[in-house]
Amino acid sequence: MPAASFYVTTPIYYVNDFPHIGHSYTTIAADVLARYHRLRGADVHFLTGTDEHGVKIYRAAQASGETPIQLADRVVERSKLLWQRLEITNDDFIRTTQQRHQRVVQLVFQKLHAAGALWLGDYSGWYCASCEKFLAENDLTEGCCPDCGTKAEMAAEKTYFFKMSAYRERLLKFLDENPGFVRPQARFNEVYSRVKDGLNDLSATRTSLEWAVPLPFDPAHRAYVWIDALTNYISALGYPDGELYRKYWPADVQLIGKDILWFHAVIWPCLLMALDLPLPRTLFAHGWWTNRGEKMSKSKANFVDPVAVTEKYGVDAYRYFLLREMPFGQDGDFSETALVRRVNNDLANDLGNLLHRTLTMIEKYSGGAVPAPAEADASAQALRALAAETVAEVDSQIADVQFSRALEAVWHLVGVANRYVETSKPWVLASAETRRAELDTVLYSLTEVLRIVSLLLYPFMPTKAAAMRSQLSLGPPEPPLDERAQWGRFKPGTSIAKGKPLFPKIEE
Ligand code: ME8
Repeated sequence: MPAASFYVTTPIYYVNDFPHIGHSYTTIAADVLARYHRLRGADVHFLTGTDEHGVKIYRAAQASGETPIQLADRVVERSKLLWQRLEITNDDFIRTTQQRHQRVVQLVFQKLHAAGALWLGDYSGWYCASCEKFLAENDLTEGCCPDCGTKAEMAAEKTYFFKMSAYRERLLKFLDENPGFVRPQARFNEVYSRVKDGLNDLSATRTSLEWAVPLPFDPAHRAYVWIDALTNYISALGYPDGELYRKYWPADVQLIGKDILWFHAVIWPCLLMALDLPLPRTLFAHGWWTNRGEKMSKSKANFVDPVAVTEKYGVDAYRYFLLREMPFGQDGDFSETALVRRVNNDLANDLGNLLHRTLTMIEKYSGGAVPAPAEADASAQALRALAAETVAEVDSQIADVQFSRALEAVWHLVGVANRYVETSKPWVLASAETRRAELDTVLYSLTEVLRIVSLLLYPFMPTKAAAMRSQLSLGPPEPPLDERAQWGRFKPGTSIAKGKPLFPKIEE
């Protein structure tokens, strides 16, 4: 049977500036999903990239005295280095200025035109150049965009409207039939009630801007940047007839921040319906990282820089913190104090301690080789049962895109294993020759917990999990997870390779 496919995407980020913590959050989350599904044995395709057209980029380039493509090239180079640094395993990186993409944008417009989904008219109204979105008069807050606070501009030009209103009923029906399409639930409800209130046609082209994809049938018009951008999810697969497209579309999970929910949960499905294409299976809109309660923004210069944080605390601690600290879907405040607390409590105390004391006891009581277990008593059996439950729980939480809950389940197992050390008292067992079998069972059980934990943590903390495994003399994790995570696969007699503590404490 061919492996199940799994297609996961991030938004494509604007190249007006370097990526910050928010971009890294979505990208790391997508990476965890990609790694996890690969470990399960799925055939994964993981896409990220950059959004390079539009007035926002055009002006940012003007401001820095570059051409738009010079700016884009520079930001793309830095972005790719950041993704490498953060151990992101994307299979492709799409740029909207690439030929392979622009061709598809033109084809999409051609198809919309042929399907009668466009009509030529006049747009007159407000526009936010920072969000690249049209605003109604009553959306404005003192003349500014309600989302980002940028001063709205008046736009009046000829445009091709996309007949989005025509898809309202179909979209509502789709939402009724697919209540898991937009997650979390609160975001679904928000989309549903806004669509219920009515859908307007969308100005889909602009004549006032050079830095955009020209329409094939009317070159005076250029693609509205959001339609250009949304198309990336299929252009990167070689739509309409590419092999990747046939294999991976529709996407399994599209991750976005809640700021771009409308574009993805309404405009994107309507476009796909107009093109007669299947809709993605899940759209997950996560929350915002704030800085002392304020949304991070360029104008406030309160961005957390992922490079600086990872230089100080390490990549895996950063990845772990982002996904553990705030439930996916909610907002939360980023603070170094909270990160240090997580490293010290969860990584150094709980996990680090379990690993280090287990390896130390194997050295001390078993000559550095993991002993074969004897018959399991009630507590060893309970630990084994909990390990199996944890594997199942992580699987179901990841299927639900709930990273913090998956990690909580792993830490519950780690906590129980630490208590098992205390209640089984290996140091007492070691002092009585008659209790050797009990001691062996304890040491073997702890090794198994650590091995299984290293598998489950690998998608979150690839380097630390691999290092844990190498201290247990195990190679990098390999699929299929459900087999590898079964209890009892550790080969007795294996010598461990204890090294330095993997999770040193940080001075607060
Ligand atoms: O919107 N907290 O690009 P963008 C959490 N090009 N996530 C955050 C965040 C924060 N404070 N700030 C940003 C665009 N993000 C378009 C997308 S897709 C077809 C086109 C993340 O560079 C979050 O994922 O403004 C958000 O959706 C994305 O960055 C916006 O990135």
